[in-house]
Amino acid sequence: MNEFQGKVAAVIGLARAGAPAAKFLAEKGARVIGFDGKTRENLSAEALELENRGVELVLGQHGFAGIEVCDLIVLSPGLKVHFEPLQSVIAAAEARGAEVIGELELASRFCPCPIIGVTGTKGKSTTTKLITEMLRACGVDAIAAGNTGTPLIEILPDLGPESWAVVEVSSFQLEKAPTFRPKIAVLLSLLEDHQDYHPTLGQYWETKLKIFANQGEGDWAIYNFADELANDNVRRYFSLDRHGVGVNVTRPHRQFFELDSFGYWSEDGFEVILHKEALPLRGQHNINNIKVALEVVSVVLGDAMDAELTINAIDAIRNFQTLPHRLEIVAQKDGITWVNDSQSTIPDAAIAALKSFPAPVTLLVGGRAKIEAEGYLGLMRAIRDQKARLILYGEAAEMLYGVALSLDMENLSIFREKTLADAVRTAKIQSSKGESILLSPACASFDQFTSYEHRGETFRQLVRDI
Ligand code: UMA
Repeated sequence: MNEFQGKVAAVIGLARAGAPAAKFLAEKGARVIGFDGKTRENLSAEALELENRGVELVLGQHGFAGIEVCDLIVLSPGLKVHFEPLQSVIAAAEARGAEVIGELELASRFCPCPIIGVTGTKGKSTTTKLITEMLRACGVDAIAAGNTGTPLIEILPDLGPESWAVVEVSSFQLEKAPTFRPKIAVLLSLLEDHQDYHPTLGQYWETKLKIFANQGEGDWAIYNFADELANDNVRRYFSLDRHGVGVNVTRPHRQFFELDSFGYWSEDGFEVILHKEALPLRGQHNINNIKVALEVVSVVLGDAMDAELTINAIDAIRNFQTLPHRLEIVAQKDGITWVNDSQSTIPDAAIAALKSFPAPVTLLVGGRAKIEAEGYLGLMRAIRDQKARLILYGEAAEMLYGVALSLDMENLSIFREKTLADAVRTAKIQSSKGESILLSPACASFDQFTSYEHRGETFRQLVRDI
């Protein structure tokens, strides 16, 4: 119970991941020092409450005072470990023998059940939710956690030996997770992203592959065959003998998807349960996510996965509620479909969104670009090919307009606006009955909003008011 008795632990960052990690360590007997760059006035009630549990808070411009006495340092996932000042703090701590790990590593060491880890640049949250709901529909005690919002450390008390923790895993969490070993590890996609956190694109992708690093005999590595980079990288990774001896490396097979439908094979042939047109999730990328999720479910259930359980799992897809801000239809007004895909912060996400709705589409793109201008060429080509109307807004509007011009797109309808509100107004004026208006910004939200959720909620409100 008191594994950390006599130890001094630091937790850096006291928000969604760090606050429960500090609470956990204090409960296990450690002396805990919680660091956060926020001042007391800006800290959440949950973080302040830690003081009642004996956690010493070091806030504001703290300069990491007191960290030199800590045996263990637990990092929140969002901390930039490759940049100063943290890089030197970590190096000094490790040099004097302290252990530096992330919240996911800490939590996984105490997880009483097998973990399904789901990573990939795109599709993580939806696939994590799909796996969890399908497993639950099949009678398995599956609980979702991780990057999706609730950290693993917070759900540990709800898990038992028969449970399965379905953990959405970000590359940030894999940075300091030296023994993290999911029983089933999933890689969905590798795309260009997070260049403000990872030093290079290669380092970002390598970090994602660390989800497989500790897997061994009897574990499963599942990848999305449809994503070329995920496919190539996983195969390359496991072809090197030093990795994953005895790991079952697999991809979705055709056992649950045939003739554009989900179902199963019986003696009479393929029994259709759900046609792709009836799916609550749009787009080919989501069909791929469902295929991967079904593969995971079949691995968990093994021989028990009979026709009845397959029907239960596929029924869970039928009843799936789309996650907010991901191709979420927020209104049908005057014959126009309004779609909130605010979670799209990279061009590939906007391309996938564009492909998920029939033309004519009006696409709202803008915000703060996370990658260089050339990175948007593919999106502009997709817009040109689909003859979509394009409304650019926010900080990146001029840069994106330049990319469009470089592809001779002047003949297409391109508008430039300042704010999202202006963009919504123009979209409404330009669109007609039977069309879709899609907010899939392909950029971060931080030029005008505090988060992509804030941007999506603002969009929802603007559409309501129009
Ligand atoms: N802080 C410092 N010093 C710093 C930076 C931050 O003290 O140099 C403090 C901040 O003041 C704040 C806290 O650290 O109080 C924030 O920590 P955090 O950024 O790790 O955020 P959390 O709220 O703990 O949320 C984290 C994940 N955040 C990130 O990875 C950026 C959440 O993923 C995750 O849901 C949550 O843990 C629970 O597991 C969000 C995310 O944006 C959704 N993830 C990225 C993505 O999906 O693209 C990877």
